[in-house]
Amino acid sequence: MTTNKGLALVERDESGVDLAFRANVLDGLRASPKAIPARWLYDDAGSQLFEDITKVPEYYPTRAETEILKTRSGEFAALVGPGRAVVEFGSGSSVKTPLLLSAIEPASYVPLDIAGDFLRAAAADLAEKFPGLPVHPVEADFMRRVELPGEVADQPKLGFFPGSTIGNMVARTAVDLLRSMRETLGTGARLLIGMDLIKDEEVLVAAYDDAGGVTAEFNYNLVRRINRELEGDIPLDKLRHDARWNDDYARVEMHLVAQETLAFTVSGEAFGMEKGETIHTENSHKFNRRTSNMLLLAGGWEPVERWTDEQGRFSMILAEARPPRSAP
Ligand code: AVI
Repeated sequence: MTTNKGLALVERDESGVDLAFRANVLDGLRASPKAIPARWLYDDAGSQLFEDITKVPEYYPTRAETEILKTRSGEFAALVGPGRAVVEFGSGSSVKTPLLLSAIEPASYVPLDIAGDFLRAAAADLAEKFPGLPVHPVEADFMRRVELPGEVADQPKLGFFPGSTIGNMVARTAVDLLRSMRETLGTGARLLIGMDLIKDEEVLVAAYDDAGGVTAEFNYNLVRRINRELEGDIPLDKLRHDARWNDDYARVEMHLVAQETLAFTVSGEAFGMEKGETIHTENSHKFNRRTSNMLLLAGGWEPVERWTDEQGRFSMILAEARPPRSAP
């Protein structure tokens, strides 16, 4: 059975179980070490919890990036020029997108998202804020090349990918995405991308383990979702949220750590965890000037300019899809 929830096509069995969710969770629990893809953190409750995270005192990235967009927009505007189709990878945020659009005199705005209802709501909201601006939402999986609407074919493009969402991907996936963005936007396009920076471990870990416990709830929500949607009996009270810095990979990892030996079932399959064993639920990679340049270049984007917030916590990078060249 294929349903159209939020217009993202979801394949379900007769009892309504999301088949991709079940396959990813069962594969992830069978694996060693156990790991479940972070995309499943974002059901309705998880998306709301992420919104709440952006407001906790320890989680600086959203405030730092907004500060850059507020204070440096004149500089982006001068480099990018007016008359571009702004193509946003994701439905757009009610704060960041208007800051960019008001700065650069765009010709049009094209939000791309796989979740159709979020996309249409965000597009309608934007159209109301910018009455003269043509808005062309496209429902698509932007991990692959996307056919842009004919109306923007002749306009120069500016891709927008804020939030350091690229940091939630392992390097190989991030490079695949950057290459798809290049194919979607074409040679000559620009990309404005947010990338969070490496900093003191205590600051990073606190951002993913806030004292108020909002990030812990975000992580626990995945277990609640598994128990509800996949007839699981994972004892949530025996798992503890853990955020840890992995220095080799320059990333904060979220885990759920077993507090004692556990036995549980999910979708009728039995699983066990030793005391101290974890389920790895998210990576959030952090960058410096060199690693962000390297990642962008590997994906076909030449860095042009970069900005950080006053405290140097977060970066926004403007890059360009230059024609390919093989010579040094
Ligand atoms: C969406 N993404 C960029 C967030 C991050 O910072 O990696 C998700 C998040 N996970 C825990 N806190 C925030």
